[in-house]
This record gives sequence, C-alpha cells and structure tokens, in this order.
Amino acid sequence: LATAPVSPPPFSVDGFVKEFLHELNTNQGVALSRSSINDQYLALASTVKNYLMARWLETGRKTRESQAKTVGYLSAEYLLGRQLGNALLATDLGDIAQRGLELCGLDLATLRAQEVEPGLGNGGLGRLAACFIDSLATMNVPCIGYGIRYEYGIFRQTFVDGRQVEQPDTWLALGSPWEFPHPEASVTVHFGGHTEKYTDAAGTERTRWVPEWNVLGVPYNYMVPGYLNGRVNTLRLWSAQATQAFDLQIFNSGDYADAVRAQTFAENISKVLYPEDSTPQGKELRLQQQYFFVACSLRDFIDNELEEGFDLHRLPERIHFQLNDTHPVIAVPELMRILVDDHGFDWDEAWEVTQQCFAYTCHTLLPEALEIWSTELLGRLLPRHLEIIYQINDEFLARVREAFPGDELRARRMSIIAEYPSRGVRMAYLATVAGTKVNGVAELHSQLLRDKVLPDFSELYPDKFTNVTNGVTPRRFVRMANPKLSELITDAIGSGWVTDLERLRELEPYADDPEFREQFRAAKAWNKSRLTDLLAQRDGIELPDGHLLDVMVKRLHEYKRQSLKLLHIVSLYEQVHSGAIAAADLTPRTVVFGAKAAPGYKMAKDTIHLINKVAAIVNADPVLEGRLKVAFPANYNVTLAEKLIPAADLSEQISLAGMEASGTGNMKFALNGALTIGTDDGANVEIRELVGDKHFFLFGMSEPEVAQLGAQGYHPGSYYESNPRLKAALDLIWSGHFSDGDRYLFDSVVTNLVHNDRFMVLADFDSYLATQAKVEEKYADVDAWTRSAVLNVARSGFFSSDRSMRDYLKRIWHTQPVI
Ligand code: 26Q
Repeated sequence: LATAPVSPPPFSVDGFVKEFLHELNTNQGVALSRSSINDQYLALASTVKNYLMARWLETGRKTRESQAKTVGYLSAEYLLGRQLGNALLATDLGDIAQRGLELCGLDLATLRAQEVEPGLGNGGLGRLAACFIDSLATMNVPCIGYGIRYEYGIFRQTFVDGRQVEQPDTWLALGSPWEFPHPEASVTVHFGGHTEKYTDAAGTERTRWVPEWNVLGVPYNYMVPGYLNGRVNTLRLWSAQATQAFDLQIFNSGDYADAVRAQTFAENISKVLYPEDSTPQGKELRLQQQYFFVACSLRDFIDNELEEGFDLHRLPERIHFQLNDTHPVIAVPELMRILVDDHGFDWDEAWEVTQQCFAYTCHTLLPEALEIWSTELLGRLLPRHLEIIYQINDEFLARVREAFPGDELRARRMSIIAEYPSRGVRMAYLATVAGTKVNGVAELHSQLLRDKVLPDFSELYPDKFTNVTNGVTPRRFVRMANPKLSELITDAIGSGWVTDLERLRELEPYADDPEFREQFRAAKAWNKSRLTDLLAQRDGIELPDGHLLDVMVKRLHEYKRQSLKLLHIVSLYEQVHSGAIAAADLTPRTVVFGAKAAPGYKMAKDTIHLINKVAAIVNADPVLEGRLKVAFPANYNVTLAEKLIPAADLSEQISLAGMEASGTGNMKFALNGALTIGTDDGANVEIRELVGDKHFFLFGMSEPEVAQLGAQGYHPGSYYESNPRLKAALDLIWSGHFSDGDRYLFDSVVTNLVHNDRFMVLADFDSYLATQAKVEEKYADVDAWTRSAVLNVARSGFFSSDRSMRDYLKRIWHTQPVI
C-alpha cells in the first residue's frame, strides 16, 4: 500500500533563504540582525508550512474527487512531539534548510530546540494516535484526526527534594506556528436541559432535546504530512469558546463578575488535559470534554457530507470512525440523535447506519480503567443521549434474551447499564454493541479481551473481535531520532526501509559482519554521547562513559513495576555494602528512569520520590563510583524519548504478565538496537517471537501462571521471608537508609509490597535478578551483544505503524489508499 517515494519539486538553498528572510521580515516584523531565536524558529516554521500548503490543498481536492471513504480517528489525545523536524523530514527540506540557515549565520539544531512539543496526551494511547495519522498520510489514505486542543497539555514534571511537583504546560505561550484556526467554521455544542415529545408535520411522534446551555467549538487544523509523497492529511483539534449567548448574558447581567465567570466556565472545557491514564474519576468536566469534541467532529463531518450532496443513508460508505478507547464513545448516541432527531430517520434505519460507522479499540485490561458514567450525571448533562442509550440497551437485551432464553443472569451481566454499585453506563459495552469491530492492541491482549473482559460479548458476536498489534512510525522513531543508524542501514540496504520496514530483514546477514557490527557500535556510541550532552545541559546529570545503558521509560504505574527495577538497584547496592559481591565485579551500568505519575496517584508519587532518594545515595557512594549510577531526568516526553531510546542498550519491559495491553516503547527500543529484558506480556510476546529467544531476555511468570497464583492465593510475605536477598533490599529501604533515617517515609511503598503486592513484584524478583545476571554475561561478550542488537533491528520491521494501518484497513475499515 505504501507508494514509492516521490521527490518533491526542487527548492534551492537561495530560494529557501529568500523565503525565510521574507517570513522573518513580514510575519515576525524583525530584521535578521534584531531577531530572537523564537523569531527565527517561527520564520522557519512558516517557510516549511508555506511549502506544504499547496500540497495540503491538493490533498483535499484529490480526496474529495476520489469520493473515497475516510478514516475518522476519534481520540481525546494526540501526543504529537515536535513538528519541525518531522515536517523537514517529510518534505526532504532538512539539508536545504540547514545550508540556508548557515548562510544566514544560524544553526538549524538551535532553532529546532526552540520548539515546545504539543503534549496533548498522557502516554501510549496518545502517541499511538500520532503514529497512526503519520502512517495513514504516508500511505495515501484519507484520514481526519479529530481531538481536543487543550490549552494546557500534560503537566511539566519537576522534582523538589525528589518529589514530583507539577507545573502547567504552557505550550502555546511563545506562539504555535503549526496550527490554523478556523473560527468561521465553528460549531455550537449543546448541554443540559430536558427532552420533550412532539408530533411532526407528518403526524409522527418525535423527541426533541431542549438544551440549557451551549459552547462554541472552534477548529484548529494541523498539517499531517506524509513522508516524501506530497500528501498532507488533516488533524482537527477543537477549542471551546463561549458563545454569543454567553456574551449577551454578560452584557445584560447586573453582576458582571458572575457573567464573566460563566464565560470562563464554557472555556474551561478545553482548558486542560486530564493527567490520569487509568482509574477515571467520573468527573463532569471530563464528560463535557468527551461530548464536546465528539459533537464538534460529527457535526463537522456531516455538514461537509451534506454540502457535497451526499445522502446520510450512505454514511458508512463515506466514513469509518475509529474510537480510540472509550473516551469518544458518546459519539454513538450522538450519531443516533443527529440521524433520528435532526434528519428524521426512523430508529431502525439510524441504528443500521450507526452500527456500520464505528469500530472500537480497547487499550486496557485493568477493570478500574473501564469507563462507567453515572446515569445521574449523563442524564443531567446529556438527557437525550441517556434516553437513546436506554433504547439501544433495551433492544440489545432483547436480542440477548432471544439468543439465550431463560438466561437472565447473562442479560444482567451484559447490560450496557450497570446497576451495581450504582447506576452507570458501561462505555466499553456500548462501544462493543455499536461497532463493526472490537480490537485489542497486541495478540495476548486481544485474546484476554475476548476471554476475560468481554467473554459474553465474544460469544454473542464471535466475528466482531479482532486483533491489531500496535506499531510505531519509523519516520520519527528511527529515521529522525537515529540519523547514524539510519545512515548505516541505508548504506547497507538502500532507503526503502523507511516506508517498508520489513525490508530491515535484509540486514540479517550483516549481523555476522564484523565491520558492520563495529559501525553499529559506533552509531550507538554517538547516540550515547549525544544523550550525555543533552542530559548535562538539560538536567545537570552526568552520564559516565562506557556503561551499559539500562532504560525504563513509561508512565509510572504499579502494574508496570518500576518498583521491581528499583529493588534490583537497591539489591545491587546492598550486596556490595554487605560484602556479598565486590563493586569491581559489577558490570558498569547506568539506569535511566523517565516517568510521570498521575498527580492524584499517591503510590506512584511515593515511588518516584523513592527512586530519587535511592539515586541520590547510590550516585554519591564512592564505593559504587564508575559501577552503578541512577539517572532520573524530570519531565520525560516525546522530545526526550527521541534522544534516550537510540542511546539505550537495554530496554526494560517488566510489567506483570497480562497487564500491559501492548506497550509501544518496547518496539521503539528494539528498532533502535536495544535488547529487551521483559515479561511475556503485551507486544513483548510478539517481539520475542520475531527476534528469537536467544536475542531477548525473558523472565517472570506467564499470564496463566499469574492467574493460577492469584487463584490459589498470593502471599508476598512468604517471598520476603524466604528470599534473603529480597528481604535485605526491602529491609534496607524500611530502615530509613534512603530517607535520612526516616523509617516511615517509604513505609507505605514497602508495606504495600510485602503485604499486598497486587502486581506480584516479589514473586518475579528472583527470576528478574537471575535474568539480569544473564544480561551482564552477554554484555561482556561485545560481539555477541552487538549481533543480537543488529538482529533486533533486522527482525522488528513488523512493528511499523504502517503495518498496523494495513491491518486496520483490511480487517476493520475496508478502505483504500488514494493515489
Ligand atoms: C479516562 C477517563 C478519564 C480520564 C482519563 C482517562 C484515560 C486517559 C488516558 C484513560 C486511559 C488513558 C491512556 C491509556 C493508555 O495510554 N494505554 C496504553 O495504550 C497503549 C497504546 O495502545 C498501549 O501500548 C499500552 O499498553 C496502554 O497502557
């Protein structure tokens, strides 16, 4: 499906300089000699945007002409990362820009560093959305990404005395050159009020929603350039603004302050990204956000359809909306409402259309992460939608009772409306009933989704369930993030791999070529020294030379088990100080953590605090000097990932088996030549299958073993009592050694591990340490290690998000590229 790269029309260095200076003068209103770095960055961004503009318009024209079906990706999050580098890569303007800027006495890298990344997502799910839209553009597939333009994205993490402190993410402060606001295309979104029955002109009983308040959704368009193919798709993010009704209220109100508060209230909707990535709190503002962006997006698409003369009965031929988790699932009753209430469809007709327009991707297995909205809240905010959901449920349960007569328990289990512990709408069930397909994000996850989370549904609709294993874009995460490795690969096998990642297979023979391995190590060394410079300047962290670089970067979550990595470090420290091992026998190792905790997640924040405290003691210890080092740069984000991942030797993917839906960091590491130490979980399973057992460090219980241990009764205390090494490590934390003698500071973390340990850290400790010993043994054999690293790269082409997109196209969307 990927088309052969087409070279863009030539754009000379002189032409670039002229355009750049023109932008600097006319847009920024400054002369080069008086311009700030920010002025220069903005002028450069404009130059690249101008270059893409004609292609953007042309893409729109071609897409309309082709009348092809579009993918509507509905996601509350897009974790895009910086735009400039990607745009330069997609247009092949990098060299020209670099040379042109040099002529102006400027440095491209400096200007690139000026960009603040749009952090409009929490982690994996948001980054996945960004990778998917990149792939669709590169593969010439029409797609609109719809989402929210949060004024404040994911918080900026700082550490104060080792504790996480959140600062607002002011990504818009210095101007946002990549967005195109279109206030003239704003959409009104309604909330609250009540419904009423009436009889229409034809004498039919109908319902109408009489809302109480509304807000305006203002679209901001972003370019999504395909890689060297001239296609530019659109990402449309909605910003909430007070409507004129609000302004009028202000004008008429005696209480000016009160009226302004009302305006603020409306604009709060797109103010801030919720920084939780599980355990949804059921907050009213969050539901407002979800409905807000979904209502804007459907309205936008449908209005366009009508303008172009399409009949809404044929909507399924024109769009497939992909629901990125349950966050946009309110789109289902919204489409029903539009068709039935606004366009006079009868119910069955509308349901037929609606069912064919959606598909749902689930990204979790944790029961507490499944969204359930209380009917009280939903009914108050969206009364008509609640009625529609009730009716969908009534018809659905009738079907269940027909398929399983007399099985009332099953009907109750499957009801979209939960009755216990309180009345609520199970959004995952609604999505499953309403969509054409339900998919998990890795083989194991999809299987568990079918068998453990939605077993009744997979029995009723066996054909609805499918898997699409996640992927990552090779453009950003290999070609752009790892220029040295990219060059080496291209020299060996040509440049086709960037859009056809399976071609990395052609590297396999090079794993046995000593010269290639040497060059591969040189690229890794270059990446490490680039990281060393960055961390010195960004965080004042000093990375020692020549260490095994052991990296664990991901959100902080108990199930991901950063505490297991921490126990490994504490144990090494304890063993050296108790004389069990000599410091000189340790493999020199630097462990790098990157992790944000949800601000309200106490255990996660305590774990961050503990990691920082352990790091301080370990790093100051003269005995461990040159042997063990712990680095925890604050505010891990896409920009840091792009420098960190290419430098890594070892990738930590150590979640409890059955808990990590897929992981996507794991793929990025393998593609950049790190070896993985990991459990049999998520996409690790597929990575291990592909790269081969000998090139992957597997440890820990398998998912069935976890289930069995849970069923027989798990007692972490018995591991603590029976494993002296484990006990010594935990006791050392407990003793206050890392907390200036304070025995209570980390009591909750240790007590939780010893007495509760929901994610079975202690059960996997032994296996983890034994496997780390194997890592060290292998690392000592430089050639064997490099050989495995090369094979990891060569065999990970499957994890391109281009392949994920082909799977979605074939199994779910049934649409095609437009040429
Ligand atoms: C829901 C309701 C209210 C507030 C917040 C949320 C919310 C927000 C974000 C819930 C979940 C998320 C994000 C989840 C996420 O990132 N999941 C990850 O998705 C990746 C892509 O599929 C997988 O690779 C990871 O395994 C999975 O953890």
